[in-house]
Amino acid sequence: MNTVTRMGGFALGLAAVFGAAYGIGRVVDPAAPVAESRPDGGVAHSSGPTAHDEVTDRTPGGLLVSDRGYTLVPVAAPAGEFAFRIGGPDGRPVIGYDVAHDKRMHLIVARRDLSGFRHVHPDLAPDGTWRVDTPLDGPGQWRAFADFTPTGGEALTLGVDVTVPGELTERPLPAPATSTTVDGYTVTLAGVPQPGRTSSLTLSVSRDGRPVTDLEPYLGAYGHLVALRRGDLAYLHVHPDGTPGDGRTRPGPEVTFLAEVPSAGSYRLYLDFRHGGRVHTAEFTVVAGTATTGGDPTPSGPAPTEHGTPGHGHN
Ligand SMILES: [Cu+2]
Repeated sequence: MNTVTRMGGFALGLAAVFGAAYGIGRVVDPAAPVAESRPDGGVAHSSGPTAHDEVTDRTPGGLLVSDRGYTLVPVAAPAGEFAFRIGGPDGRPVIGYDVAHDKRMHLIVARRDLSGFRHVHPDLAPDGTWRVDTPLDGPGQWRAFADFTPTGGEALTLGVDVTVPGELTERPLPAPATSTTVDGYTVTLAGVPQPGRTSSLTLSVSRDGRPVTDLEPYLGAYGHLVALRRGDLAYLHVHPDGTPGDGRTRPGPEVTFLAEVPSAGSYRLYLDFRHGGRVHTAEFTVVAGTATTGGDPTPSGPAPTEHGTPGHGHN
């Protein structure tokens, strides 16, 4: 599949959107200091740790376009490409990044309705610009998350809204379910995240009715899980429980994660796993704060839509 050709039409619109949102001058001038691009009009500055950081530590990732002096700035890109920079506390694009989960930069995108999830790894140019074949696969209101650790700094996830023009069709969030299929694989989920504490989520992969026991390492684990909160797309920290080669973690069929969710409510989980030389993404809707399913998933059949939804009458 030629994704560049297929997505080429969107990039033109993207350039227009960035131009409108960030100012044409900044978009066309690659030397412009990115710290000035903060949408809130503030001036990025480098300050030491303060009491404010305590509050920031409890804020879920991905909700801020600028945090602790670092700012996510999309930049104009050729057709079929998505490009951005991270502005640093000194106002210049960040060049140095630490490797985390095998990569220096993780770019995650999803539409505001939680459809269209993609997780890609851009390439860094010497001037601090990250480039990747655009993962924005069609029209919509997208949220782009940059998950990275600047060298000498803390891990950060910054998020920015990106609009891809075109006919928008909002998709309803799929009902909660404990089983889903992707690319011929069946993935089941055991466990329900509980607010305020670390919850264990176990995903199990099978194919043609047989457990998959030869998952391939991906990003330093046998799976990579991203969770986004419905309503604001808060990006949650999820850590694999065990790593390949640690003497206790097996390559499937089960992959266990430790998730921390900040509140009750609906979340969309995206499990990336690698098998047969390809990365597959299984998606689940979960309602945090409901009774755990433990190791006894609901039998297959229509998933409940109202069950356990906190705050009935609230969408
Ligand atoms: Cu990644």
